[in-house]
Amino acid sequence: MSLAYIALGSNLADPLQQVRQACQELAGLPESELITCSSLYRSRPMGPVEQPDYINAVACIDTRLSPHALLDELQAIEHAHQRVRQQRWGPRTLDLDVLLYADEVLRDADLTIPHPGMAQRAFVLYPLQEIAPDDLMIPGLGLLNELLCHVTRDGLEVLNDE
Ligand code: ROI
Repeated sequence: MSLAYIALGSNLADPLQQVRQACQELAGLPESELITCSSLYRSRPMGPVEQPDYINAVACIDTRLSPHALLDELQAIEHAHQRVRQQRWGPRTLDLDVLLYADEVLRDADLTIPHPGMAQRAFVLYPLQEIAPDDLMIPGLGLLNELLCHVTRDGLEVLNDE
């Protein structure tokens, strides 16, 4: 079994519900066990496009799926949430990204692990810190706690039972 961390994000069509439901769907992944899901966070949209705030979270699963099999499963969940691939940087109904898979480093046409850009994203690093071990090492990037020193929360807000 391998521990994998997955980022969840939504800013369309009832984002809170999208992310809550996606967490439950992660619990139903084949050959996998949901370990935990972080709190939900409200974040300002990153990127050049004017769009609504996001709801973000990070989940941890223990899985026998390969990284690519996991990616396929996550894309199936995205499609079930009627995600339409819109413009780059544009709003989305549900985004599920593999952040980390054990201590693997992987880069091909479909999948890059660790997720590129995660080091700059407060809406990924803070929820990750909430559920990860204190000494989590991100392959090629360094200690999570070290990365957190270089991002600002930028309006990131924890939601309590909304
Ligand atoms: N901005 C925030 N705050 N959260 C996201 O999940 C997110 N996802 C994206 C882009 C458009 C980069 N901006 C985001 O894909």
